[in-house]
Amino acid sequence: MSLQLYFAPGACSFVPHVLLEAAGAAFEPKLVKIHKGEQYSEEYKALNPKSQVPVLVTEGAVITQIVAITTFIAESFPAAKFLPSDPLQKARVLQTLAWMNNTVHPTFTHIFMPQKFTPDAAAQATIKAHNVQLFAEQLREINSLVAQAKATGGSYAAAAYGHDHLTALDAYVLTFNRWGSIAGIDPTQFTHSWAHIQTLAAHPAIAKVIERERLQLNLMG
Ligand SMILES: N[C@@H](CCC(=O)N[C@@H](CS)C(=O)NCC(=O)O)C(=O)O
Repeated sequence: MSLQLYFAPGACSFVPHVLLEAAGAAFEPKLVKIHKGEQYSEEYKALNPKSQVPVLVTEGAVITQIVAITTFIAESFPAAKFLPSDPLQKARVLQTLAWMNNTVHPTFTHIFMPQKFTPDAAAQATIKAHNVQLFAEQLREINSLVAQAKATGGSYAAAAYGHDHLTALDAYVLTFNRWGSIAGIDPTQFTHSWAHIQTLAAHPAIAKVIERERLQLNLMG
């Protein structure tokens, strides 16, 4: 199966990037310099008219959206158990993944790119400050999820739902806390998430992705 992942360092594309590497998939990482606006080039828009990463191309078919991409990876590499087979456990993992993707991520977009929501500079500052508070609350909620997972004796976030395997949730935990540090929210205060992130960063596949993307986990440190 041919696979190409279009990613930007430190962006949400880290999530499928981790799953592909952890599955041992043979894939071609394709760097998109979003800080230079490459996502708005005609060539990239032909691939994804929404001008976003990640994009996964398989055998010429283009897949966008993290929920769809990670489900495709999970089903293409079932031995990795990126999704539970039990229907209720699977629903729980997907419900949290959907929340991370449709709520937590857009909260950060309001902090990082407030200009997307209003051209008014003063309104942008208000939007940003308000969303920093919301994002901190969401990081607290994620910390509770990790605490719940660890309380079961598990090693991964989905252990909270009875599925103790690496999933997209873990890669999002790392990404969101790293983003929090960009927004001035000290990630070390979320002690369960922060300890979990150190363990994740030592996982060989995740370490490889961190190195390829040249990521610093805490930008406040
Ligand atoms: N819901 C989308 C979110 C994708 C997204 O927001 N990607 C960001 C990076 S984290 C992006 O490409 N931003 C470029 C831009 O908005 O110009 C998904 O799940 O793939």
